[in-house]
Amino acid sequence: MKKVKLLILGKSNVGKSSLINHLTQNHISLVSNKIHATRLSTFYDFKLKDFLIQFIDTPGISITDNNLLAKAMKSNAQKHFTNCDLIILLTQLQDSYDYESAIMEDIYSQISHI
Ligand SMILES: Nc1nc2c(ncn2[C@@H]2O[C@H](COP(=O)(O)OP(=O)(O)OP(=O)(O)O)[C@@H](O)[C@H]2O)c(=O)[nH]1
Ligand SMILES: [Mg+2]
Repeated sequence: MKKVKLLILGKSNVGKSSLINHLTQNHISLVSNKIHATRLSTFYDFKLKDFLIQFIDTPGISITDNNLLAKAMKSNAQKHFTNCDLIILLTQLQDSYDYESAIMEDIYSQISHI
């Protein structure tokens, strides 16, 4: 069975955990209207035909906060950037995509070091 590691990134509260619950048709990941419901990257295995999809739910990375918790959550998500098969960067329609651009630059810079 082929395993596919699917990393879900995006701002806190954008709906990462909700998306995983929807795609797996299961209430496996904690959803909350409060920010930072997910504080550690969490793995959820889902079988789809001949594939084992491993969803990696991540904490919403902050690109501005620099406190210990923010740094810990950031590094906890970043460690998967170069160890996955596919990345979904979840966002909502908005005027500016500064956050998403910063995350993509971060991903590119880590990939370029491999
Ligand atoms: N209106 C609307 N609300 C949504 C949608 N998806 C999720 N929500 C709500 O948005 C809130 C945050 O959802 P989560 O799935 O916990 O978001 P998250 O990205 O995992 O958040 P963190 O774990 O804090 O990073 C919850 O109250 C959800 O019910 C959507 O498509 N539309
Ligand atoms: Mg979450």
